[in-house]
Amino acid sequence: MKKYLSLALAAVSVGVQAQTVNVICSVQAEWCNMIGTVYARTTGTKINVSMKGSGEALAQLIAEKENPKTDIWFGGTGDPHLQAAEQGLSLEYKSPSLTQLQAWAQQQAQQSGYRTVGIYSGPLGFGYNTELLAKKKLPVPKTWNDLLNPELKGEIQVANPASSGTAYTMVATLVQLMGEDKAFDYLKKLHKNISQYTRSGTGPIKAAARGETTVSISFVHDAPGEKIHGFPVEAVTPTDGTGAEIGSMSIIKGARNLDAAKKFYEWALTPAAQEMAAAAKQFQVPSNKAAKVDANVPDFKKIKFINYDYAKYGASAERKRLIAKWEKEVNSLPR
Ligand code: S7P
Repeated sequence: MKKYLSLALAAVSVGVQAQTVNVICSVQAEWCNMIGTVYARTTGTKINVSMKGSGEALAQLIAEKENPKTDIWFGGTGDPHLQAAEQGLSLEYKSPSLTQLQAWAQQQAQQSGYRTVGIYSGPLGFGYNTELLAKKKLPVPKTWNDLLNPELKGEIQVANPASSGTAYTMVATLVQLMGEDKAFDYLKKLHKNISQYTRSGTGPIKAAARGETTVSISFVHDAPGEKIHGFPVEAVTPTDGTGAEIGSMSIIKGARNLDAAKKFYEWALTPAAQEMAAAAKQFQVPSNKAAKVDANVPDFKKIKFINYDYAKYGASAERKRLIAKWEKEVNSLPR
């Protein structure tokens, strides 16, 4: 009798066995952790979350192409998601919720042949430590040229475009804003003021918040969270124009847990899931039109945006070419 009972129990537990989903999460840790906890508790799914910046996530997906260990890639700048789509790393999937999304999020999906989708957006700008700037009697940088001020020598941090989607967004933005030759002249001059090219795109704003650098080139939605944690940091967008990321999400081709990946994908597009960003002190604009927009989210209407060509600058060949040029012509220069 005992034997049959335990066999029945085993059968039941097999019947209700939790699904597993393996997620690469490219937003900040607080948001990734919240997603992991809430999703597991509300759906009973076992969720393995691995945190990686967008550039690093793309490198991992390329490395595991033949034997993918990831089911879904959540967040990170849109350009590497487009490159993943182009390289056949992500799966075509047309969500029934697409029409609930902002036009820019739907456009990201269309452009990739429905291999990725926009989940948030945010502008590129400058972060600065208010105390350090005041102590050095320096003005708040308002334009790209303001960053060339010789008094900012060794005072600026930005990530390395070879490893960071944020920094690649900066290079692509400058090329579109100034034209390629002028943009590279600018980057060479800026190089003199850079203390460090960090691996990850969020490193520089954290460094500015903690007084390890005076100025950072960062996504401005990453500043309010640092401020809420008590750090003396502010952010501005350049008045001469800037670019924005379309933070994206992609299901991985060959995902071992495809059904679970699709369920997670649908959940991540809901207003409730997207509102979790602000709860985790992350202030990008959510892509679901019905999601509440927190007061800390930068007001897009007040920002001068370039008409960022996501298709062109999201293409692998263009990214490879611009990064190689930056390495050769900029990063190799003495400071
Ligand atoms: O969550 C903050 C954020 O700035 O980080 C994401 C991205 O992983 C940055 O990657 P890189 O390290 O490759 O620059 C952005 O999408 C997001 O807004």
